[in-house]
Amino acid sequence: MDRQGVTKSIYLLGNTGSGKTQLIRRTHETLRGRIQVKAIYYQPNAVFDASRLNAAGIPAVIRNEAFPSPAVTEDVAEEAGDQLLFYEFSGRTGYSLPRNQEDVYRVYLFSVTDGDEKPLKYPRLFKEIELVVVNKIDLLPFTDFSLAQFEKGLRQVNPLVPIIKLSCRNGVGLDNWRKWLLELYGLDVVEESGNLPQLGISRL
Ligand SMILES: Nc1nc2c(ncn2[C@@H]2O[C@H](COP(=O)(O)OP(=O)(O)O)[C@@H](O)[C@H]2O)c(=O)[nH]1
Ligand SMILES: [Mg+2]
Repeated sequence: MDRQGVTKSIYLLGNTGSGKTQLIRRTHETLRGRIQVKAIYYQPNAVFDASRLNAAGIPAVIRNEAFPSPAVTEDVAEEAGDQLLFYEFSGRTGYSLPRNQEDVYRVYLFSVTDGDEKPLKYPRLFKEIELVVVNKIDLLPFTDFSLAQFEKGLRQVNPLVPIIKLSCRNGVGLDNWRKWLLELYGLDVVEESGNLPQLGISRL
């Protein structure tokens, strides 16, 4: 079945070191070419992240202008297949992120090493987002992070936002993230027969 390529963007928010770049790598692996993953950065020091991603076969570019810029629309170049653009934002971002844009999803990536009280401490961060991902669950046995406490706090500031718990290290929970992404494109988790993955990496 022929289908027009669809482009979606994810603003990946979260503390430095919470695992955003690692999640982009894992996303590329887990989608196995069904959707082309690309990354766009707006900080000069993102050269480290961009080269890690390039080494993993993921096109990544650094933009010199301030975000948001007109380049955002340029990124949505005509492509035959589906594509997913990641914009990584670190820290308690001072960026004013555009809101409620079609095909743009704000995902807050949280690490269990960040502390389970953070939704109550920084409620604004957890309010205007479409998904919370709790990463590094492989480290739970080594921390005093309580998933129950975290969820309780999160529900006070954002009663409805979905939560996906995963580990970019050991891969637990990545299937739920993959499912969430595929659903954005109206794709089934099980690939239809006869669709060879597009493994070619296209120009960003
Ligand atoms: N144990 C563990 N380490 C992780 C996980 N995800 C990422 N990391 C590590 O955390 C560090 C920071 O990850 P990075 O992707 O650079 O974070 P970013 O600053 O948010 O982009 C790296 O050393 C990653 O290998 C995870 O699920 N478990
Ligand atoms: Mg990074």
